[in-house]
Amino acid sequence: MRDYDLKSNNNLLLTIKTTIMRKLILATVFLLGGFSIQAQDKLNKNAKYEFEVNGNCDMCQSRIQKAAFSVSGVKSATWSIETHKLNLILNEEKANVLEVKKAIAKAGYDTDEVKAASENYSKLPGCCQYDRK
Ligand SMILES: [Cu+2]
Repeated sequence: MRDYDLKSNNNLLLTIKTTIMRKLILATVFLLGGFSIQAQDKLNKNAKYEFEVNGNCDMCQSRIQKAAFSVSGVKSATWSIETHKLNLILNEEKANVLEVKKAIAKAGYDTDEVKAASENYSKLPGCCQYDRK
């Protein structure tokens, strides 16, 4: 009789342990799932980028910056005539940096990642036709 009681007690303990483990695993899965959804939602509204855009003069500067601003979500675009670097502040909820580079390339300017089509490059005035790399 005593032996029987001990056995059923052990079984009960095992059942409780298994139930607790299942609940813990479920809670962990929910928690991890929640975190990953939050991570996806958190896009940077003021993402900063700096990349090279080839060009020559202040006319190039205004074309490059205008092309960058044509993409909605671009908050700031400053191209340096000296360093050929474009500094960008971008709301990544509206656009990504590749879209900006494509818009600049369409205006005739090579970026580090997207190069301008020859027909767009040749549309630039002679003085703005920079040396292509
Ligand atoms: Cu120019």
